[in-house]
Amino acid sequence: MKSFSIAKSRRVRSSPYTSRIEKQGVTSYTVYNHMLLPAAFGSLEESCKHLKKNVQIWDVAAERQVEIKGKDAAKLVQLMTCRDLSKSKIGRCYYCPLIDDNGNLVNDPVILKLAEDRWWISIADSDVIFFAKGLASGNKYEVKIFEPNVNILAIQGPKSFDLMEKIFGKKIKELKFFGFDYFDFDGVKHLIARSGWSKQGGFEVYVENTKSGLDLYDQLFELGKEFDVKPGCPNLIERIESGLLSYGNDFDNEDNPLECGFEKYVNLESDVTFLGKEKLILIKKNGVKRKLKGVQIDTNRINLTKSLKIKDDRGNFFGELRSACYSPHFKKVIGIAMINEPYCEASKAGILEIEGNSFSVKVCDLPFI
Ligand code: THG
Repeated sequence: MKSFSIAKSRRVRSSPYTSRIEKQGVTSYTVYNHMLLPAAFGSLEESCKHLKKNVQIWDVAAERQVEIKGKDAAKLVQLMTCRDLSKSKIGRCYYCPLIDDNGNLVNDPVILKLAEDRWWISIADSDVIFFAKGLASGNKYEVKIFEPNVNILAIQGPKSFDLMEKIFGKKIKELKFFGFDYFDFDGVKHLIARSGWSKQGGFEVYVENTKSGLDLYDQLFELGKEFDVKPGCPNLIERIESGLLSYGNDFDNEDNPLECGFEKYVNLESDVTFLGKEKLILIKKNGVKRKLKGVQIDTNRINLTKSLKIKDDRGNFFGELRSACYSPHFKKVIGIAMINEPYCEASKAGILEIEGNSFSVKVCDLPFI
């Protein structure tokens, strides 16, 4: 396959770590929140295997923060998400679908409660800042909304715990999943959460002090040698196997959270006010007509650049394949697809046509592993 390079510019933003990852062998980028997000360091399969066994350092600065600060901050954050945040605690992260007034998804960020009147929305790839500013302005809320200079470094993989302990001490291992706290590195405090876009365990350092963050980056590689540390990035294979969803790939503003498996974070019985609540109550009452599911496909090669139609054996519309990769674990292609009723049940079979060849598709539950 012919390959092309991304033309960098002010608009396609670099991160403070870009020069480092380029020395370390990044081989492809994607663009996420108008910023470079590394997509591969050589073979995806090799990286996936390494991530499951060791520890990787990821430049995920493209997971930008939208800071909401001021008297009405909590009200605005709650207005944007269908997850009930009324009992949320300072020092915790919350995975929250953001919903528009049609009941459709706008983003699926991790939301950090820094203080009652100060929140970070750690966004996936859509312009949440303009949505937030529009709502604040229309509702005359007293808030400041801006993108702070925060560049996340993720430390992921089973050996991330020992590596982080070497740098930050025993206390870091006491962090609960989706909890955060402040930890000292060379006299600088860093906000660190136990989170990250893999199911292999790990941490995210929300770097505000860039200089200290770069020193930390170098230190992670220096002290990580004994754990076979490698540079990495969100891994397509690992994230599909784990059922971690990607806004813009697996779902977007044409889909609602009840179709996407977000039921756990859709609190329609609570008395909090949020956009699209009435719509979602109606959608729930009528029942959803399609669902995001896993699929196994009888082939061992795929490179999706757009969604592909899946049909049943009589040619009727079955669903739409939205992400896919070859999984060394299943020894076939697996993917995430929006499947229509009545085909949503596990083990229903469909047909996918790629360049004139037909492959059989089997529906399964998410996550795969
Ligand atoms: N970390 C941070 N910001 C982010 C991401 C991240 N912003 C963009 C993107 N990733 C948002 N999407 C997700 C999707 C899944 C998870 C986190 C962010 C996730 N889910 C857990 C799971 O599915 O097991 C648990 C969620 C829960 O139950 O609370 O971690 O990765 N900073």
